Amino acid sequence: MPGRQSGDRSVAELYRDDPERADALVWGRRGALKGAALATMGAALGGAIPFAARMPEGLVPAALAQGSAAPQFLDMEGKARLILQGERPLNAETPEAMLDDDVTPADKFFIRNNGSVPDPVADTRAWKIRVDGEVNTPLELSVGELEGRFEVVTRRLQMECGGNGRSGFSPQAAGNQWGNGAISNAEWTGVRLRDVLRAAGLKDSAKFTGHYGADSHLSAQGPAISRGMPIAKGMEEDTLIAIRMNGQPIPQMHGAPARLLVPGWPGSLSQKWFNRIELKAEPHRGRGMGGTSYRVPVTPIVPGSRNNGADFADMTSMPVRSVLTSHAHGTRLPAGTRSLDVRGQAWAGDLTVSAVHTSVDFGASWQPMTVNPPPNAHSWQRWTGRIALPSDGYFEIWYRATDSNGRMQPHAAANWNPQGYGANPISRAAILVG
Ligand SMILES: Nc1nc2c(c(=O)[nH]1)N[C@H]1C(S)=C(S)[C@@H](COP(=O)(O)O)O[C@H]1N2
Ligand SMILES: [Mo]
Repeated sequence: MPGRQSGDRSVAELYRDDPERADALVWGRRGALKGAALATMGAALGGAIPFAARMPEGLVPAALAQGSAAPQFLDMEGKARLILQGERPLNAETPEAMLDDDVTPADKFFIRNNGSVPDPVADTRAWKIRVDGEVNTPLELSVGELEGRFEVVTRRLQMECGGNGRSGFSPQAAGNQWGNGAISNAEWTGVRLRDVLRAAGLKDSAKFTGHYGADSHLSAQGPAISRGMPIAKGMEEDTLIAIRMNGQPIPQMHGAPARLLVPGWPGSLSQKWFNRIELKAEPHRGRGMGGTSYRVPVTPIVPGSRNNGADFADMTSMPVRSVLTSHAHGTRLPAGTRSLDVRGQAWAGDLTVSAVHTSVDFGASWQPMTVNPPPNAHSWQRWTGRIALPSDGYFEIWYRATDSNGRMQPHAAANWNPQGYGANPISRAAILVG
C-alpha cells in the first residue's frame, strides 16, 4: 500500500510525524489539488486520486493518517490474531474486518481487563452470586440454582467498551488507543437480573447497583473494577446474568462462570467473574466510578485541558457507530474494479440504527446502504450495499451510521474528555484499485 516504495517514503513519513506540516508542504495554499502537488500526493498514495477535486482542504488522506506504529498481535490459544493493546493488564482489540460475523465467535471477541484474570474454578455450577444491600432478603445463589429457579433466555447483545473509538480523539486521550474494535455481539444465555432482584425484594431505597467480580487490581489492592448503574437499567429486560456465550460455557477470559451483561451501556458495567451485586440508595463508589472515569462533559471542555470531572455525567447509552467488515483499510483491488459489494455492522447503544451511508468522494456525496432490522433489541445490525468506482486509483470509503433519534456519527470526535469516552467519528478506509 501507499508509502511502501522508497521514493514515496518521505511524504508518508512526513504525514506520520507531522500531518499538518506535511499537508502544508504537499498542498501548499490549497485550492484544489493539481499539478505537481497532485502528482506528489498520488505517488505517496500509490495511485491517481480520481476525486482529488473534492478533497476537503486540510484533509490528511486515510492511508497516511493511520497506523503510525506497526501494531502487535495477540498470540494466544483459542484467540484470533487480535490487535494487542497491552499485556499487563491484557487488552486486545478485534481488527475491524474481523467483525463480519453476525454473532461474534469467542476467538474474535475483544479482551478488556483492568486487573488479573482469575484462575478457573473446577465446579462452575457451584459458583455463588450474592445479592445484598437495600433488599428485603439478601440472597446467595449458585449458578445451578439460578438456572433452576428463573427463566433462562438467549439474546444477541452488543457489549462495547466505553472507550471504543478513543484513538479518534485529538489531542490523544489517556487509555488504550482503541479503533472501532472494542465491540462484540455474542449470543448470551442467562437469567434476567431483574428476576433475581425481585426474588430478593427491592426496598424503595434501592436506587443504584454496585457490581463485584473475583479479579483483583494489578496492585493486588482491591477489586480490578467495581462499577454500578441506576436501578432502571438493572431492571431492563435485556440486562442479564449470563452463564453461556454462543451456547458454550463462558470462556475464562470473558468472565466464567457468570458475568453481567448490560447491553448498550459501557462494557465496564458487564462485570466478569461476577460474584456479588449490592443494591444502594446512593450511586456506587467503586473503582471506575466518579471523577473522569466513564464520565463525559455535560458542557464541552477545551480539548487537552485538565479537569477533575466533577461536573461530568456518567456515560449511559453508547453513541451510534458503524464498522466496515468487507474491506480492510489498505485493501488493494485488481485494476478495472468498478463496483464493490460492501457490508458491515452498525449499532447505537440502547437505540437502533436507522441508516448507514457511504461516500467514496471524500464526503461530497453519500449513498444510502441497506440496514437490516436487529434480530432483537440491543443487537447490532447488518448493513450492505454496492459502491460504484469511476476508474482505477486511490479511494477512501467513508461510512457513517444514524441512530433512531436521527443522530449521526460526527465528522470528528466531539466532546473531548481526559479519559477519552464517546468518540464515534465517521470512519475512513483507504482502497487502492489497480
Ligand atoms: N471483573 C471484571 N469485569 C470486567 C472488567 C474487568 O476488568 N474485571 N472489564 C470491564 C470492561 S472495561 C469491559 S469493556 C468488558 C470487557 O469484556 P471482555 O473482556 O469479555 O471483552 O468487561 C468489563 N467487566
Ligand atoms: Mo471497557
